[in-house]
Formats: sequence, structure tokens, C-alpha cells
Amino acid sequence: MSDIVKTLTTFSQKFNQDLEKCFPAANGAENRVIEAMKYSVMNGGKRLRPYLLCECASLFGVPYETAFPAAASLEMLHSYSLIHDDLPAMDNDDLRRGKPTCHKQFDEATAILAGDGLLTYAFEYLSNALEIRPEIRLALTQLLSGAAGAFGGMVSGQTLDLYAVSAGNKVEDEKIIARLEEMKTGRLLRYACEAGAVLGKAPLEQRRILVSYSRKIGQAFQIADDILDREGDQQLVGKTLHKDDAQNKFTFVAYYGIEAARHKAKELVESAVAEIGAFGSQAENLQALAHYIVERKY
Ligand code: GRG
Repeated sequence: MSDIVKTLTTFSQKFNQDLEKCFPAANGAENRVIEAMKYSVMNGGKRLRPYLLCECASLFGVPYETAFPAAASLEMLHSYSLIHDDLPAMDNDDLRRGKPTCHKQFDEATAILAGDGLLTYAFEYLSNALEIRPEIRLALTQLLSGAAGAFGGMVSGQTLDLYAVSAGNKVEDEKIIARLEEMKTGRLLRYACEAGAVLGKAPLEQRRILVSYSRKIGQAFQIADDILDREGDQQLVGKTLHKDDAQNKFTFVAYYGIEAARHKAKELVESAVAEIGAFGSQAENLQALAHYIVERKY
């Protein structure tokens, strides 16, 4: 196991224990939706976004305990997006993180409600986090809602993913793919890094470096995801593969082929690693994470 995988595993173990405690027990029939929320959040994600957030915050001396509510709310929101993405009306998938998707385990209505519950609880949890100063909580809420929403955020990206059509020429199509991926995948990864800077009241230049790093690893992450869809081991990836081609998805891999995509991902990682090097030895984990993002098997 590489050092970064060990670090990520240790982080996830602690993070998972803390995350589980965020969900109070409920009584009565409404407990069903809370069970579905917990089922989807606690079912073995890599926890990349919370790790990135806590690691970026630690560059500015912010302890894990202070960063945790921001990291937890981000993972809740990410899990909502996966539940809704898997629904029959969207990607229609039976498998997520190696287990039945939420609507398969429960039912479609419960899965829609579980997604809604996680999205709203993410903001409830963050806004109540007394570990974070009120003005920083507000700044994080503004950033997270923008990253997740319909005005250039994840919801816009998902809409493009479902409805974008080819412009009929390479240059325009490349722009569509870049916008789609930046919004659908990139904005939450960018939020993870930027939230670290906001928590740490980072100077503008350092925040700019983190945003630029996040955009590069975000693109590389998406390319790696598309390559896994083509070439991955379904057992390891934990979701149904070969769907991008079957659904004629607008992806960099579909457009340029796997070798060009691999080359582009490598270039992006090298550039991200060099850029984050501005933080010196403190950035070693973030550099290793950039490599892990494209080398991962799931
Ligand atoms: C429904 C509004 C809405 C948005 C859905 C998340 C998403 C947008 C689509 C999922 C489709 C997809 C494969 C996107 C690629 C990037 C991505 C979000 C992969 C899953 O993230 P990981 O690999 O997952 O970090 P884990 O399970 O490890 O948390």
C-alpha cells in the first residue's frame, strides 16, 4: 500500500466514526429516510473531498476538529449527488460503491427523499457548527451552495451531462466537455480546496494556488473516472462500467481516445504537483494525492 493510500485510509477511519455521529436517531416512520441517508453516506466512499478539505485547511494551521463540520457537510452533499445520479431518471444504476444503489436498497421515493435530506442536512449541519466562526460559516455556505447549484455549479454540470449535444466541430465540442466536467465534477473538488483556504484565512495568492491545483486535479480525476469506465475492474470500481459509450456520453476519452486522455491527465497532474510545490514540504500529501487520483483503480 502506498503512503498516500495509508494516509487516506487512516483519515477515512477517523472521519467515518465522526460522520456517523452527525446523524441523530429518529423515531417513527420517518426513520426510513434517515436509514437511507446513513446507508448512502456510510457505505464506503473514498472520502477524497473531506480529505482534501482538511489537508488544505491544515496548510494554514487549522486543526481537523475545526475543519470537520465543513468536510462532513461536503461529503453529505456529495453523497446526495450520487444517490440522485443513480436514479432511473438519471443514470439508472443498480450499483454504487459496490453495493445496491439507494433506490434499489430502499425504493425510488425514499432515495429521492434521502438525497433531499442529505442536501438540506449538509447546510443545516454546517450552519450550526460552533467550531467555525460565524463569518467563515457564512462564507463557506455561499461557496458550497454556488458549487452545488444550478448557476454554474454541479446541477448545471449534470444538466449538460444529460442534455448537451455536439456543436458539430471539435473546438466547440472540447469547450462543452470542459465546461460540463468543470461544473459536474470540478466544482465540489474546487470547493474542498477553497474551503480549506477560507477556514485558514489564507492570503489571496495562496488561495489562488489552491484553486488552480484543484482545477487541474479535478480534470485529471474526471479523465481517470472515464478511463475506469472503459478499462476498470467492475469488482473494484463498485459500479456498472461501460456506460459512457453505451449512453454516448460527452467525455474527453470518448472524443480523443484513451491514449490522448491518459497523456492529458499526466500533464495535468504534473502541473498541479509543481504548482502546489509553492507550499514546500507541507504540500507533500497533496502532491501524492494528485498522483493517486489518476493511478487509482476505483
Ligand atoms: C444529481 C445534481 C446531481 C449531480 C450528480 C456526482 C454526479 C453529479 C454525477 C456522478 C457521475 C460521475 C461518475 C461523476 C464523475 C465524478 C464523480 C463525482 C465520481 C464519484 O466520486 P468518487 O470517486 O466517489 O470520489 P466515492 O464513492 O469514492 O465518494
